[in-house]
Amino acid sequence: MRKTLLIAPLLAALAACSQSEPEAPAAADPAAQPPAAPETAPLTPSPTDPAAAVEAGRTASATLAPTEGHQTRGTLQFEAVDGGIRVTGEITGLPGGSEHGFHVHETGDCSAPDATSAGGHFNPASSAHGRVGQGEHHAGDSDNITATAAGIAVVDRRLEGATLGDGAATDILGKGVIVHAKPDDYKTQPTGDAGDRLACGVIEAAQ
Ligand SMILES: [Cu+2]
Repeated sequence: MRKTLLIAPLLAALAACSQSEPEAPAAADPAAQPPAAPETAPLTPSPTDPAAAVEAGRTASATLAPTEGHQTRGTLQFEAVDGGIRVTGEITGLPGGSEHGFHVHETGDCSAPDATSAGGHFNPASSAHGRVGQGEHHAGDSDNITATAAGIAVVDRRLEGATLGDGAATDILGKGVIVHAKPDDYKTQPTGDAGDRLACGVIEAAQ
């Protein structure tokens, strides 16, 4: 009998507690959540993973293979530099002393015998075709490359408006690179009248 008498007030007290407790957390929740958000907000930008991923993707390469009926081939390196991308490398199998249009194209697909599968110039900003450093141009536009008498072009060119490995619309990873038969005139829309495609490659993250 004593036990039940003691338990009864306990239960009443528990009931009183359980009634008031739900209100307390409920009232505390809205108050607790705002502080929680500022705590997680700095965490989102600060994880170094995205930055590290960008850093890791800051260099890339492409192997250029000849299209049908041509012998042009080479290797290229891409490096993110201040305000753009530096493209270096060497291309062989060109006519001696010739000048050639050289662009990043929108699709990393060199499967067509004439490499038309690589699509048009990489142009995420829907710009007019032009010349790097001289007003409006495609992100994939580059200055022409020039071959020596032996048909070798040592490439050191610059892209502007393109990025490397950041996953943005301007990212050239996975895009194509084309060496054309003729020089780019930097004027004719949208191709620069650079003619056929001698070689094609795909831009891939450096391992
Ligand atoms: Cu092109």
